[in-house]
Amino acid sequence: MGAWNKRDDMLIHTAEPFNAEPPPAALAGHPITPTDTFYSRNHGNIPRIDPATWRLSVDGLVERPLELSLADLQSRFEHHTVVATLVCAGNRRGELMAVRDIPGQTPWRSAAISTARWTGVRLRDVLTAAGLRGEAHHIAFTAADRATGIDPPQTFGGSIPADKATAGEVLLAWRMNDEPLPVAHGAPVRVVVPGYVGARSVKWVERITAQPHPSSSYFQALDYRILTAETDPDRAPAGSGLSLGVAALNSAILTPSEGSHVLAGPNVVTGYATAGEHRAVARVDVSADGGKTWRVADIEPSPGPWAWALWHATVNLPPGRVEITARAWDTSAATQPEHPEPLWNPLGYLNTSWSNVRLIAAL
Ligand SMILES: Nc1nc2c(c(=O)[nH]1)N[C@H]1C(S)=C(S)[C@@H](COP(=O)(O)O)O[C@H]1N2
Ligand SMILES: [Mo]
Repeated sequence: MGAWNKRDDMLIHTAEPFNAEPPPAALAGHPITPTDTFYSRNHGNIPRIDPATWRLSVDGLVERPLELSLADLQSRFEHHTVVATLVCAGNRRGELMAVRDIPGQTPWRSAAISTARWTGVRLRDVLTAAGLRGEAHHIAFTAADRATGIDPPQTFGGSIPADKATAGEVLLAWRMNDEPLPVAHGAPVRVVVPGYVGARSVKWVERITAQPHPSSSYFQALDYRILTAETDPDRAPAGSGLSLGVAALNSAILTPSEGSHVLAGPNVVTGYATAGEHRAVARVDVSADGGKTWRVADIEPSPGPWAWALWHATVNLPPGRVEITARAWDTSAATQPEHPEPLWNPLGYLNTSWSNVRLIAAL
């Protein structure tokens, strides 16, 4: 068992703050990711919070501001479980960094994504108890951890539109995969925003504020934004570029692993695919000839409407060096772009280009 109860073969990008992803093959075959395999993404050191003294304030544009203990949250509201995939907006950034360097950012491979069963209460029920006012268009979250990489350091935070916050799938969760939520994943309570980029699923949440505007947190106003390729992120004013919310259509190959030696002939390729909110993965194609010809993959039954789709396909590999490629389509018939080059952006978000894995196939 490695740091923070993760498996020993995690790729640890940084130990402090702890940023780690599993080998892609470890995600394969598990519609629900085992907790020791679930990626971990942190902007600051992981705080240890005493659940007995933890309080959640609900304030801003509400009729009745609340201050809730964990026992209040657990006793006053109905419990719900949602299977949801979390994906970091920086998933697959490494391929963008190969196009052009992105200094100071984590070079995530394709496994900054995982799926868990989250149990807690609906954010909607808590907001209803507080009496959300009509002018509250955004719900902001403030966390306990201090992000160290920014000047001046500040606590992690972010917001989601009120419409999303009051949709039933958004949870304040204290259990993950039917066990107590681990410290590294936000104990005692985290927000889970299914269908949005991972950054909005705020861990160690302490404050929920109803407000007219999106959060002014660094992580909403300056980070997690797609800037134009020409923008200098150190000089961009707050609010520049496109704010990230809904997660993207994406897919990646999980097995065979990059660089592995396989036998020529029929080989099973597996992977995951995700679609944006209100869309589903409709088809996944796999190619063994650089995209000249494709085979349609079998999409496995999804563990829930907010979860990824795992898929597999059998492709015939010629002997020698081969590259296998995957791309997904969604229910609006949109598909992934071929190359990462035109997607490059200064903070390195949403690389949704075709997934490629290089293999050596022996006779
Ligand atoms: N308080 C807090 N919440 C946070 C973060 C953080 O650094 N601090 N990281 C966010 C990001 S960028 C992602 S992708 C997810 C990762 O969740 P995980 O570490 O449970 O996998 O948590 C989000 N919530
Ligand atoms: Mo993230």
